Order: sequence, then C-alpha cells, then structure tokens
Amino acid sequence: MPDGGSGRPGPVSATRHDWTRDEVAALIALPFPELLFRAQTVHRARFDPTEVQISTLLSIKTGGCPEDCGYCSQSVHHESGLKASKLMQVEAVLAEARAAKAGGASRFCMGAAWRSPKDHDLEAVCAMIEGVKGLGLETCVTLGMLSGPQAGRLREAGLDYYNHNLDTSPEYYGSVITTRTYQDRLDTLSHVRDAGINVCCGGIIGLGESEDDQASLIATLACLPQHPESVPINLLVRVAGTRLEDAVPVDPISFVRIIAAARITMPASMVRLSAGRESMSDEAQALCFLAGANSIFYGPKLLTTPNAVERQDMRLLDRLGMVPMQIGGTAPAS
Ligand code: SAM
Ligand code: DTB
Ligand code: SF4
Repeated sequence: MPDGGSGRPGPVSATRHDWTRDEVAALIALPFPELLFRAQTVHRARFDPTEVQISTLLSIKTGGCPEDCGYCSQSVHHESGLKASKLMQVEAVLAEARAAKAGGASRFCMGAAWRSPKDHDLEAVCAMIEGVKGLGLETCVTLGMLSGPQAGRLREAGLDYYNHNLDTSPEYYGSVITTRTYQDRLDTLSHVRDAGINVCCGGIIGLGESEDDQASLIATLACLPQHPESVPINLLVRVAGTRLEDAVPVDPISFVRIIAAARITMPASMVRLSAGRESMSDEAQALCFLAGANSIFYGPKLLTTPNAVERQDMRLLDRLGMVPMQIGGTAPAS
C-alpha cells in the first residue's frame, strides 16, 4: 500500500525504516509543544484525529505460564495470587465477544498464558477465531511463540491480527525476561508476517529501563521490515508478587513523549494506548490522543488486571468530541 493510501488530507511524510536510537532519543527530547505539533501533523496526514479504534481483551487461558517475564501476573515464577485456569470453551468465549460488540468494540483480542501453543490447543483457538469473525468482529490473538505452520493455520482460520510484543529494547530484554531471547520474538513476528497476518507489536514503559532503552524499543519497532499495523504502548501495571511490583512510576509527560515518538516514526500504524490507563488521569490520556494514540482497550478487565472504567471512558471520549472507529476504518501500515 503506498503512503497516504487512506486518502485523508494533509502532507504525507515518507515512511522510514532506518531510524537510529539516537534519532528517536532526540525526537523524544524535543520541546513538548514541538513534539506534539510534529506528532499531530503526522497523525492528521493519515487519520481522522477524532476517531479511536476500540478493542476488547479476554484472557482465554489464564496463569500457569512457564516464562519468567518480570512484569507478568501469569508467570509461575511469581506469587501474584492469580488462580490458573484451563483454556475456555468456545461458547463461553463467543458470549464474551457478543458482549464486547454490544459495548462498541470493533476488535476482540484473545490472550493465552502460553510460552507457545500446543497444536491441539491451536485448533480450539481457530474455532474461537471463526466464531468471533462470524459475529462481525475483527480478531486478534496472543498465544506466545509460533512456528511458521502454526501461523499459517491461524491465517487459514481467518485471524486478522497477532499480538507479540518486543516489550523493551534488545539491550534491556535480558534484565526483564530470561526464558527466551529477543531473536525468538523476532522469529515469531516474521512467521506471522509471512503468513499474511497483520502484526500487533509494541512494548511496555516503566520496567526500569533507561530513556535510551525506550528510544531503542521505538527504533527497533520502526526498523522492522514492515511497520506493525498496530503498536500497543503499555504502561507497566505493577502487580503485587511480580519482580517489578516496586518499579518506579513513569512520569505521565514522559509517557506521552513515547506515544508521540511511536506516532512520528510509524506514521501509518494504529498506536494503542494499552495497559495502564486505569492509573492515568483523563488529562494524561487526552494528551496521549493529541500525541497520536488512536486505539484503546475498552472493557472492565485487561487480561488479569482491571481496566479503566468503561462509563468514564465513554464520558472522556464524549468530553473530547471523539468517537469510536468503525471496522475497516484503519489505515494499513507500511
Ligand atoms: N504469553 C503471550 C506473550 O507473552 O506474548 C501472550 C500474553 S502476554 C500477557 C501479552 C503482553 O501483555 C505482554 O507481551 C506484555 O507486553 C503485556 N503485559 C503483560 N503484563 C503486563 C503488565 N503487568 N503491565 C503492562 N503490560 C503487560
Ligand atoms: C498488549 O500489548 N497489552 C495487552 C494485550 N497486548 C494482550 C495485555 C495487557 C496486560 C496487562 C496486565 C494484565 O491484565 O494481566
Ligand atoms: Fe507468559 Fe506472556 Fe506473561 Fe510472559 S507475558 S509470563 S509469556 S503470559
């Protein structure tokens, strides 16, 4: 898809895939008015700034994960008090998807606490994907590492998006997760891409990483051969019992700066203001929208932790004169 394919007004800058960490760091450090102006300019060239894409999350298989991600309530290496459960039945998942659609979601995202799916579990997830698509919703799943054939099977079932986050910089990754490598993540992302599934890939801010790590994460995402269609930027939800429960809270203005950098470097991607909204003020969220975020998770829960309250979300959008994006309203990334 050529740049500017959305047909929306405004100057369209060239999409680059050669960002350096230092260039991104310099962007993040711009005077705030300059940074937001640049992010707004890029955003308006391809998107209607009043529209927000709404996704709803469901944990279809919770807890008991063998990985040791330092932030995660679902790792067996943590004592978060979370009760592990088996893969949900298809009908129960579809009931949740119907409720999400009735609540205004255009995409339904299903997450499983696996290192990688077993083939028989993948078949059950394929049935969920087919059922959710049948309701007229876009589908996204996040199941851990995939082989090429597994990605192909998900595509065959009609999967629209696969979420697989890089989470942090390549340099800091080993301080957060030791049970897999950055290259493992990149390998799965290329299997997903090769299978023709849209990529949802982003990270977490607040893991104790440096500003250089934050710039490096954004530069890594922006240097992927094709930008992810969807870029979730999560603010760490500090879960008691996890290794990062006492991580230093992030300054909301610094968080807005990261959102702006994601918008500027990946101009055609949907940038999702993801986990962590519950702890943000309405004003900080409004700044994130001004910085180019145009997607949120909506609903009572994320995967295992509470989300921002729905009534307040709709009131915020209303106060800002913003509206939920309809299915198909997303511009493809390049
Ligand atoms: N197990 C799969 C995986 O790791 O890819 C899928 C589920 S995992 C929970 C999906 C993503 O949720 C992680 O990559 C991470 O970015 C995000 N996440 C998990 N716990 C989080 C937390 N406490 N705060 C913010 N984001 C979190
Ligand atoms: C993403 O980037 N964030 C979502 C989704 N993709 C799967 C998950 C957020 C999880 C927050 C912590 C929890 O609820 O367990
Ligand atoms: Fe497992 Fe995913 Fe949590 Fe890591 S983030 S512990 S892989 S569920």
